[in-house]
Amino acid sequence: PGTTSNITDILTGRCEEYRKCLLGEPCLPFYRNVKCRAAVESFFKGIRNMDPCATPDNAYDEFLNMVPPTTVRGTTMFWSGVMGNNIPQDVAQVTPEFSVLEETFPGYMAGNLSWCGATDGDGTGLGLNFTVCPTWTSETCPNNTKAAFWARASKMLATQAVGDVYVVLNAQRAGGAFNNGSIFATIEAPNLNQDVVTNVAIYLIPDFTLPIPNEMYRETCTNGSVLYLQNFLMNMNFNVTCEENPKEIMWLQCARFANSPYCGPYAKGTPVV
Ligand code: AVW
Repeated sequence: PGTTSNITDILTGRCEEYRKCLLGEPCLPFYRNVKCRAAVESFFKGIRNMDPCATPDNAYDEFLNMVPPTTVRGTTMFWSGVMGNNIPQDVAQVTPEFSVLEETFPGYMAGNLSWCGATDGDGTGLGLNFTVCPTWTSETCPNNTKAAFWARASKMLATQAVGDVYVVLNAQRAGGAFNNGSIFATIEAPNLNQDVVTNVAIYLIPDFTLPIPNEMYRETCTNGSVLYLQNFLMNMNFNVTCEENPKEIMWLQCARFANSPYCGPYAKGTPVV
């Protein structure tokens, strides 16, 4: 995939927007003092002149400590397997009850950008590749520059979450709604704090991007990988709830895909009036 050639300007601009509280997100006094030039410099510091597939886990730590992801108690929302149409992000943006990583300071800065380190120099002298970045795969490029960023930011998001938390999962994800290799499974769920997280609410949503709802692979709250996840979380001593087709998310899905069989008066679970 191509890279974001003007990434330095974009990061700087977004940093200024966030720190000046122009975005309608919860805005901490702490953020006001962020020095955006220094923050952007630290963003690149750990990845310049680095192999884009051998990024150290801690490459972004200095940056993430300058602009840590923070969420209001009881609002942290994780998601997994539902990236195609931005539904959790869009719901969270108009619903103060939910906050996703993309709304936090580091998530907002890096959202929808593409970047990577380069060892061979591409003429810019910046130690970054401004042409093309290797695609993440567990075999060929496990410690991808970009994946390392989202992994570390996700870990910090989970670690600081307090009160009720939420996770949006795709009931029709191939291989199961709860994917063992996902960031949610490997990084976020294991880093939730039993002492301060009061409930994990699983929101299981249908995949509206499928041409025909594929009921054959549709998981429910009582079977498959979702049941496994509930047991996994309960064994970690969390309170867990699970809801299929939750109205908190479905309203936006149905607004976007109005003709879906999951929407309208005859949809399953909706009373016919
Ligand atoms: P996935 P995961 N912007 O659908 O549980 C761009 O299996 O693995 O879900 N790419 C991103 C972003 C982002 N904001 N976030 C993650 N990615 C990458 C962060 C990442 O490499 C949120 F808090 C991931 O493997 C969610 O709770 C892939 O996109 C959780 O992590 C999505 O795979 C979603 O990661």
